[in-house]
Order: sequence, then C-alpha cells, then structure tokens
Amino acid sequence: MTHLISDDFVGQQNARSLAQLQADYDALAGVLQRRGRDIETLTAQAAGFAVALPSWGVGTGGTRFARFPGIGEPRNVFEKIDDCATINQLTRATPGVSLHFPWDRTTDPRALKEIANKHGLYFDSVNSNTFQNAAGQALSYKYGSLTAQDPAVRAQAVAHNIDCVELGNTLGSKGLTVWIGDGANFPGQHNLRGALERYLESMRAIYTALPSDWLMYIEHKLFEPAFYATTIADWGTSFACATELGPKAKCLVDLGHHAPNTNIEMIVARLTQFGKLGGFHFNDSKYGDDDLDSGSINPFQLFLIFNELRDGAVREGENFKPAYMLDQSHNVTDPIESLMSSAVEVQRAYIQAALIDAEALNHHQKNNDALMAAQTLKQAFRTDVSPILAMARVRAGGAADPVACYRASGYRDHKREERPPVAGASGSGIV
Ligand code: LRH
Ligand code: MN
Ligand code: MN
Repeated sequence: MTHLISDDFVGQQNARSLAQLQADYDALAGVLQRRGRDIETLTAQAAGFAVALPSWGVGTGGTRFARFPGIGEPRNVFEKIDDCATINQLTRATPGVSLHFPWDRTTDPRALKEIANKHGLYFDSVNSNTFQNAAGQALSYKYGSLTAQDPAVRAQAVAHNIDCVELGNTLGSKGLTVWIGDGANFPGQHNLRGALERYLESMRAIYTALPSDWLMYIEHKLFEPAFYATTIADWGTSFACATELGPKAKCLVDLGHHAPNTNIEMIVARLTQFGKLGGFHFNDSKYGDDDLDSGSINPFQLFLIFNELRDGAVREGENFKPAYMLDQSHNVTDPIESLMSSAVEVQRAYIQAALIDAEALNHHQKNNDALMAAQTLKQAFRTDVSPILAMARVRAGGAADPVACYRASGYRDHKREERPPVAGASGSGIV
C-alpha cells in the first residue's frame, strides 16, 4: 500500500490557519474593492487555473557533472503519478501530467490512465525523446535525429514520434511536444539549410500521423547540446516550421530556452498575433536553460508574459488556450515542494495580470504616458494576491499552505521506506 496524504489531514492542517486566512482575504477584498475589483471574481479565476506537471520533474534532476539522488524518489511512472497526485491534492492547480517517452514507457498504458484518472489527473501532451538513445535502439542519434543525414536514422526518429502519438492517444493526451537536440558543434559541420529541410520532411511525416484533434508543439532552444548551431534555435525558425506544417503545428515557449535578457513577453505577443502560440514550459533561469523553479529569479518577467496572455485572451476570445506546463529540474530541493511552489508562482502571475487595470493602461498608452503605463502594471504586480490563491485552494479541498502541509504529513519519510533506491532509476533519465 502506498502512502498518500488523507483529505482529513489537509482539513486539519487548514483549520489551524483558517481564521488568519479569512482576515487576510477580507482585508484584500477591501483593497480591491477600492480599485473597483471584486475579489470573488478573481478567486474564481484562480480556481479555474491549471498548469501541467512534467513527469520527469518529480524525480531529482542533475547536471551533466553529477546527479545527487533524492530520498524516496519515484522509480517508475506509477510512483511518479502518486507524487503528481499529491501535488495536485495540495495545490488544486495541477491536474494534468505530461509524460516523456521512453522515460515513462509502460506495458500497460490503459492501467496507467485508469490510475491517473482515479487520482483526478489527466494526461497533457506527451513528449518524444530523440535527444538520447533509448535502450536497445537500432541506430544512434549521435549525429542528429529528425535532421540526421542517414535516412534510416530519420525514419527511426519519425517512428518514435508516431509511437508517442499512439501511446498518448491511449492515455487521452491531445498533443505531442517535439524538442530535438539536433545541431552542429562546428562551423561547416552542417549545411544549415539542408538540416532544416530534413527536419521539415521528418516533421511532415509526423504531422500526417496526428489525430485531427491533436496539436503538435514545436519547442525551440538556443543551444545545448549543440553549441554552434541548433537547428530549431529560436521562435522565428519555430514559427516558420509551424507555418509550413499547418494549423495543427504551434510553437512552444520554454522560458529557459532563450539568451539572457531576451524579451520573452514580446515573443509571446508575436506568436499570439499570428496564431501560433501553442504553449509554455515554465521555469526560470539566470544564465541559460537552468530549469530553475518558476518565478524564483525573475517573477516580473513571468507577470509580463501573463500580461500578454491577458491581452491575447481579450483579443482572441475563447479559442485562445495556450497549454501551460512546468518544465524544471530540481537538484537541491524536494521536487514535490518545488513543483507545488512553482505551480503557485505561475498561478500568482496569472492573477496579478488579471488585476491589471486594462482601461487605465490603454489610456496611458494612448497618451504616451510611459511612466503611468508602467505604474499601472506595477500596481498589479505589487499586489500580494496570496490570500486569493490560498482561498481558492482551501475551497477546492487543497492546502492553505501546501509546503507546510506536505512537510507536516511526513510523505517523504514514507517514500523513503517504500521506495528504496534502484539502480538507474533517475527521475528524468538525464544523469
Ligand atoms: C530541453 C527540454 C525539453 C525536454 C526537457 C526534458 O531542454 O526543455 O522540453 O523534453 O527539457
Ligand atoms: Mn522544455
Ligand atoms: Mn529545457
């Protein structure tokens, strides 16, 4: 029997701080009322917010130098589901799980779906992996996958992606995220145009295999593992490929996949304008693809991204539904704590952006009043919306303070007993 936190325990923990939460909530309601905003509308918005969990995130990550295994980390996809269920139980903001193949391969996808659904979880988009060789694979991806010179390697990579779509279909997923590590380490190693032509040919074959109600998310990344020229390095290339492929292909923005100081919110605005914003991998970074916890380094940037999403929702209407997903690597924290905090940080940015006085912002923009326009954004960003987020959680049966509740539950200690380490069972497969 695996240990899970009982809803009763969550209720008992909440009871300790409920009066305080109510007082903070009422105080914030008053502040917002003076701004003409109804707190209940915002709490309902927070309750409707969801960001998917990366299955690989519940295992301890690592760098290319070392991986220091965590205590009681999940050893297979079923144990990952238990951790994801716990995160959603406490945050009520993460009902989707994004799987990664072959890391999460199972011989019984139907059983996996059933168990996940019982926990109130569903499967978000599936991720293919042609940036590593899978155990027992016939041909190597050392010199590329979807762009490889050898047509047999390309065919193998295409077949893997189609396999992911089939697995995902059984699991109830509706999207395939394709990130490739393909690129060159030396000038001259690749014919730059030729590599992209081969990519498009491979992606067309995958696109053709997509069910009609699926989307394909193209994830760009500036560099790593290729250090001279990455084939899908930027949103421009991603946009061009998504456009070539057709309406089911969209661009996925992983926040860490840009050069430092890149104006990511502007990328979001551009992709939205041209109908190609597919979704996000949320994380934070200081230098590159650091995969740090969302909102831990640059929460203002996260807020500005949600400001663009707010604007996009107004302009595009109901059909504007970019996919939200976390993609982080937890090296020095308990992954469950990091993922819970990160989900809350993304939800926070969403609610802060919802607080923006859009009318005032438009007015200041029209009048070229740069200072007041910036102040309007800052007023929303500076508002501590924590009571709204906590109230939305508590009302949905989640924890007022997810990390405190998790620590008090002793969940990790139970997992230490239940999950003694097994060789080669890293969370992500990246060691
Ligand atoms: C690549 C990436 C991509 C992978 C994940 C493990 O850096 O962001 O999304 O699938 O990391
Ligand atoms: Mn990613
Ligand atoms: Mn990444």
